[in-house]
Amino acid sequence: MKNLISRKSQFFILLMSFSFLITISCGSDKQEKQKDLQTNSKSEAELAEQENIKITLHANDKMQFDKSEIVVYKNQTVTLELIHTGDMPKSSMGHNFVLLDNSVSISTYSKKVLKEKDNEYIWKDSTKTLAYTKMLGGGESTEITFEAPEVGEYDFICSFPGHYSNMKGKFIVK
Ligand SMILES: [Cu+2]
Repeated sequence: MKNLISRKSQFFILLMSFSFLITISCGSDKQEKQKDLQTNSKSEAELAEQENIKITLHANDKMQFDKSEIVVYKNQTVTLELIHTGDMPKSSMGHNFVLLDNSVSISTYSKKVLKEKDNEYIWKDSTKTLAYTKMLGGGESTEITFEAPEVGEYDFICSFPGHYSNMKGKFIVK
């Protein structure tokens, strides 16, 4: 009888610790994923080790991006969120994010897309445009995911007519 009880309690203890372990591991997995997407307060080495990186870029009614430099690391999957914090409509203050290939200059690209209103001012050629978002009006936001291009320095712009002179920056892949 004694033996039976102790076996029962042994089993119970084993069961409890097992379910405890499961809870712990699931929890930390979730935290790990969330941590992966947070770029704030992380060292460069930590950021570089991540498979995914999240970038949030804001644009406003004054024709400004809040970042002039974006840094990602090779082989990363980039999630870029663009938020138009203004309230002007897309027709007069549209903003997008366009990542240019190094084979094309900002001025060449911008001139070319002036005629591409139907394509939201995107040059639909994957050798010129590496990634892009849709055009946003005030209060809107969007998110795109793409693989980081080769190590190097690239230009990003808003391709809405006339915006590139103000709305541009460097997209650096380390
Ligand atoms: Cu713009």
